[in-house]
Amino acid sequence: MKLSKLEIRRLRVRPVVVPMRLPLQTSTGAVSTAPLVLIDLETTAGITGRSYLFAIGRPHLRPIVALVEAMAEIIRGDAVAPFEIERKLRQKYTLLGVHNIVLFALAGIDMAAWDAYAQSLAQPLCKVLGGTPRPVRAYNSKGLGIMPLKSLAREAEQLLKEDFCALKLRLGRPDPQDDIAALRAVKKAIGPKVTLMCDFNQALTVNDAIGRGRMLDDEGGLLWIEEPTRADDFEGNGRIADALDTPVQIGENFMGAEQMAQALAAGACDYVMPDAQRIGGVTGWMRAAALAQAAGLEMSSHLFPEISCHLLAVTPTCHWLEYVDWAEPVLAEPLALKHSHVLVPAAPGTGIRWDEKAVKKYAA
Ligand code: SMN
Ligand code: MG
Repeated sequence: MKLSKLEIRRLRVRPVVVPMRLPLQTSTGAVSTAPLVLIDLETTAGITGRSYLFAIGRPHLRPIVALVEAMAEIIRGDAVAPFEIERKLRQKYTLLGVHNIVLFALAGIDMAAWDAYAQSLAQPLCKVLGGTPRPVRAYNSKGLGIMPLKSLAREAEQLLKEDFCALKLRLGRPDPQDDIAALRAVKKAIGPKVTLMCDFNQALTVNDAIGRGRMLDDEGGLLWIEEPTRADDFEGNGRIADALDTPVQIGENFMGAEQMAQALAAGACDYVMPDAQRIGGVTGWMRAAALAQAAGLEMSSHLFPEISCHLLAVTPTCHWLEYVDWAEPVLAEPLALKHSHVLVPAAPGTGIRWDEKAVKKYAA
């Protein structure tokens, strides 16, 4: 096949709301369904690249769909060359600002374009990026929200039974002692061998985060403290990281590799965990991975396990993949898991294909 013939014919953009098996209560809001935007990038060669975006809340589906559709008009007929698509769209959107949902739409198109491109080479995405499919270490990030202690301990045991050796606990209850009680209950339920992370979802002030972080330091046994304070307060996060023994993890809200560079320059954190739809898709991820490598910081992923496994497989400072099954109801095939690892699919592209019956059922 001639690569020059791989051109964008049309983008099909479909909103769905899929049920979540384990609703998640974070300190800043509940996630009980997964509103997703499914993108099909159809090419002249007959290959279709696929990706999805996570809208967080159902009301945000429409504006994201509208943005992807507006961008589709701009790139119709263009070559499936992700860097060129990125350059064109970034230029067109400079005045509006390449941030938040504009960036999501751009990232969604980027991921679908990389999927189509890898399929055109008949290789899995990670191979096209220079790597090889291999198991990527993962933690089970479903559940363990802000919930009563009894159900928390039960849920932790149940999540481990899904063949995982690492979990993430959400913290940020109004009373710090209640968080400590939750941590103790989970640690008691899972034992000392299981890796445990915690996530405050930006709930605390810098001073509170230092106070609470010291309490967590004293408890011991946490791999990282995630988003203790406002995600874009890089200086504040840096003060927290300096004050604590437990590493501070941020990155799910980095808006592009440019913002990650600013965070690293400010010494904001010990670990980074970009999110594929906020960092700018595959293209943005690869730039972010180079930044993490240069800074010597371990890099994990946020959500989007189906594409993140390919990306982490080629990330020099690869740390942990965040596993959730939120898109699974509309996927033709679930991700393969084994002993707390995600197995990177060997199929061409990302391996993302829709269960069309389910897509119809959950159409929003
Ligand atoms: C999170 C982010 C977005 C939706 C749900 C949960 C959380 C995580 O911060 O890191 O998983
Ligand atoms: Mg988080």
